[in-house]
Amino acid sequence: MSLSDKLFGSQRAITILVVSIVFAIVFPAYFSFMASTSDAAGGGAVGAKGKWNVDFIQDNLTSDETMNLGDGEQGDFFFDLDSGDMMIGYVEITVSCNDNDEPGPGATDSVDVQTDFSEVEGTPDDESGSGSCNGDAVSFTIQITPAWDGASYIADGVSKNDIEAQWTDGGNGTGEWLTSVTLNVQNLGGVLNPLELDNDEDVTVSWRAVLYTLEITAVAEDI
Ligand SMILES: [Ca+2]
Ligand SMILES: [Ca+2]
Repeated sequence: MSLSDKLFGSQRAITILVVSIVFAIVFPAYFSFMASTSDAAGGGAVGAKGKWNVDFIQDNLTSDETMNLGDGEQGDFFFDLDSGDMMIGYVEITVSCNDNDEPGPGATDSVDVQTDFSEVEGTPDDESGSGSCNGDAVSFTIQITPAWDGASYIADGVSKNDIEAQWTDGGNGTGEWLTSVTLNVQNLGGVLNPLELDNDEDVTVSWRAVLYTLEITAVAEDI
């Protein structure tokens, strides 16, 4: 018996071999066709217009720092913002101080605040303001995702792609946020309060970055 007779000696062996070769060729082709078809179907569903429930899963990144400043002294307060995989909705900055050693008419300390967002991705417009030291002196809200306020809503007649394109920070807002505060001490020259002549104040800058991820679910239509 020859080698080929040993390998392919019977009709049954040949049949098995042929069937195996056919399956080896046909199955990968079949699965690759199915994979490309389901991709196309998935893409079609994402692009389809419909009714969607749009929710925002939210998180806050907060930080605060307090410095004691003298009259005319400037303090630089930094906030390094890394939002990870989340989008940045907006960033709130609050400068607070409370003149608790010599407040009152003509004697309440105040602050001048100036931001520098040149190290922030997208370089938001800088802000400035002034306020007196009897609580929250100055606050800013810097919008990063346009028009985003975190409220859920129902979208109708739009595609999932449209919604995803609308709610994005565009990669903006990460980086180093700088707020500079200059303290102006006010006192009455020690005439009315000679023992506690005011010459400083504690100034706190608080940061809150409101982050979100988008959650879009199809709304089942009533039949
Ligand atoms: Ca004062
Ligand atoms: Ca003071």
